[in-house]
Amino acid sequence: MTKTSTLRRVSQLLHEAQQPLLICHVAPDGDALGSLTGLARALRSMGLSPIAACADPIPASCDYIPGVESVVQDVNDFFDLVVAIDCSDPARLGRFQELPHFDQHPLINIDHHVTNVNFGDVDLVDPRAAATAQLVLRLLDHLEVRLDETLATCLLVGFVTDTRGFRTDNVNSQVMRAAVRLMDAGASLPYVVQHGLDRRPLSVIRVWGAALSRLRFEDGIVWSSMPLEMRRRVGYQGDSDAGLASFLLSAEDARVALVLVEREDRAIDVGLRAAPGFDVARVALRFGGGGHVLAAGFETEGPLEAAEERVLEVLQRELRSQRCSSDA
Ligand SMILES: [Mn+2]
Repeated sequence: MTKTSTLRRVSQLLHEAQQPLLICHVAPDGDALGSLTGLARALRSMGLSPIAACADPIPASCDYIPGVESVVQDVNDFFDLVVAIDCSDPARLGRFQELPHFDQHPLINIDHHVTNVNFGDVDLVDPRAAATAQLVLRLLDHLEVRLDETLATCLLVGFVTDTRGFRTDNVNSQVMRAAVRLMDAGASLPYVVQHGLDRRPLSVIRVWGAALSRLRFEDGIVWSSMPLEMRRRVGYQGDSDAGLASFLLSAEDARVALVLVEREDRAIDVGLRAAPGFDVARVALRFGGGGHVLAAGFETEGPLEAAEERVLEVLQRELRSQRCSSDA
């Protein structure tokens, strides 16, 4: 649910603006980019001149999303409003925060992460939404924007990728009804599923293979890691876990899955996934990260082995205490 007063304030700020700067999070995913390009398209149809921006390059896996070719990485143009999309905290905006006058414009925060810190002048934030795209759709309904095929496709990408094909525990009949509306407007579910979920570069499969040979399992926790040297050896260019954590969680008896990725600067990115009943957002928050109850992440200091030890210790303790409180 979103309060009508929130939607009214968001639409008022949009109506007062001419050139809003829309920013999705660094290391963008399908929901971030689909929500970004979808909202940009909708605002253009209302006569605004939005700038769609992302501080990081668009990954090749997202090149099928309509409008990503016009997402910019640098902003030199005038803007009079900022819209943060799918960002749980200001750090996720990347370097745009350093733009001159950035703080002098109102900021609309549209997001569904449970760890969102409500950093906007208006926060259109709902952790029960399955995707930020669902909140964008709610906003567009309020603005009475007509959905066309392209706009509907952008938003459907957000729904499909963030729910891994409508399989996450936040998928309810309302989510499905919203998706059906997008399909009625012309979006193709098979197209989005094929491009958003069922297609991956060969190097991703190679990096999975290498990481799977390091697989560990203990006490409901399944984990692996990707040292920089290993990623280089198999030719994996990305800096994410390549979706491995979600796959590991499919192991029988796994309550939590994690993948530690050693970055170029030797810091470690940790991705966490949980089976329903366990809250990894809490763990991520403890390390200064964020995310959702069942999918969260954070970054921590290297070296890899020490980080692994540190994270596992906290995770084991947290798993025990959450088990105790659920037994009580
Ligand atoms: Mn999202």
